[in-house]
Amino acid sequence: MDYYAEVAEGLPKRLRNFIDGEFVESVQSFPKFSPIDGRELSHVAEADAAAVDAAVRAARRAQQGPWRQYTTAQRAETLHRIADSIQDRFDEFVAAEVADTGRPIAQAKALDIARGISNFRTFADLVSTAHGECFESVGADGTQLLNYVTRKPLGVVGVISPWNLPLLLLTWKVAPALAMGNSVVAKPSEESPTSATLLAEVIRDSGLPNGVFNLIHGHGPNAAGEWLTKHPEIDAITFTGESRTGSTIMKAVANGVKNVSFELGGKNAAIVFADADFDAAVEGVLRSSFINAGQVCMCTERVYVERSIFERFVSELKTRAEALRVGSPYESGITTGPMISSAHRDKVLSYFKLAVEEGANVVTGGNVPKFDNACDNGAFVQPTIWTGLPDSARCVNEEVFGPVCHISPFDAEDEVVARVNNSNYGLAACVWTTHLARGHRVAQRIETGIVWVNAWYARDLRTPFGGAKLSGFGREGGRHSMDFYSELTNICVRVA
Ligand code: NAD
Ligand code: 6OD
Repeated sequence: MDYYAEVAEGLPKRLRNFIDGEFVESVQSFPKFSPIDGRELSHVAEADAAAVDAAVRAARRAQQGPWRQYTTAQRAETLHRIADSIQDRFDEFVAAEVADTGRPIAQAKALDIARGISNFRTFADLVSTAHGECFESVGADGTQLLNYVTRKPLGVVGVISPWNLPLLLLTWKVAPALAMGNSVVAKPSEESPTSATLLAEVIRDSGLPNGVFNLIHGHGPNAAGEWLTKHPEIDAITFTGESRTGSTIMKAVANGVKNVSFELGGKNAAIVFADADFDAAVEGVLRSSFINAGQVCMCTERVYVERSIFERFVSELKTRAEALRVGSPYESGITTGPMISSAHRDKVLSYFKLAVEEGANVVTGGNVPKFDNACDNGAFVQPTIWTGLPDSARCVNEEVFGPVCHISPFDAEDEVVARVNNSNYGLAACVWTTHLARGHRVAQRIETGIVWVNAWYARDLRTPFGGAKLSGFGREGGRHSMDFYSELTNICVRVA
């Protein structure tokens, strides 16, 4: 048996809520199924309204307890301790992420869990080295004034996260929220509950005061997620997930005028100019379209290739996509795992069908792979490439969130920029070119929160991350996270 499959056997099979420093039972629970082979992995607490209320109230009480007295240095030390403990239990976290989602083991190690650790370290370092703002001025009557700005925690922050990069995206929000002195009620996706439960264990063991971090499991609509957003004692909601869910949450928090930060969906484009380093561009698009089986919000689903290299690019990407190995992450050499669930696989397959109805040429894929083993009960689809669709096609405009891209030729820079920007989404884009000025020029004209030139998903955690249009609201990362997770007060003192 694979080592990580064996580690997964030892993970908790009954996943409970973590409220006020203790794991607590729930009345209802739901099964979590493996996307690799469909078997039941665990039973997960379904937090009811009373559990959500208990978690929020514990978080509120914690704001008045010893956590309030922590200096920034003490908070930073606590965050580093949490990072150390994730590192100590690295293999369990990897096993949890692989079992819940089916992602390749190498990816879980290099991206997911490594980033979970660096999220805590980054915000620990940022908060302990942050400096404030101070302004001296003279009033109209000649008085001398000193203005200085203080940061206070917001209070209780609700963190709602998705299944596609479970620990990475949960800790991306929990770490800065704690760094700024807030208490947290976190609700991970019902599809990826295990690494969040391990995180609660680590936090319990880190010495964080009871109630500062609480975890509630459960579903979204008319369940734990919705009740959290509607709870009157929540001060802010930070959410990553679908644009439609973001819109629902925005309405839910409107009555209380709560602050929100949203990282939402995308229909991201890559532009490949004829002057690009051809091999790097093909490899970059392969990775950006098919990593995590296309289930990363920044994945490329629209590829625009300059006409003179279009046929060659399509043919080379096809060859490399067909060389991807789809299957169980516990087999060696696997590059591509399943969709998160059979429901999501069915959604992706419905787009495969729609693309054909809309007139796509299916260059490769478009089906369910056949394994003749337990993976036939899993949620796999083939890496898929389409060409030939008009820009108006639904498959070129709607987020599929699977291992699929559409490739289209273009003739001119202005034309391709207009086509890329003609989207309701605005999360991320890539430009592949060796022409320095063109790289800058095109990147600056694209209407997305992030543009990579000759790269994809290269992250510096101090930079602003977020999207425009339907892709989000606000920015997180570095000082942008510090701004979101704190309340600024300007204190103006007459000094003479
Ligand atoms: P989702 O919106 O279905 O669910 C996300 C979370 O919200 C889950 O925890 C879910 O239980 C909860 N939820 C659902 N309905 C809710 C409601 N009415 N009230 C409160 N909570 C609710 O998204 P998903 O399917 O888990 O994730 C995939 C989507 O997330 C894709 O659209 C993807 O692009 C997007 N995403 C965006 C980013 C980004 O940084 N922009 C990152 C990751 C994923
Ligand atoms: O890397 C990050 O900080 C981040 N927020 C990634 C989002 C990925 C979406 O799937």
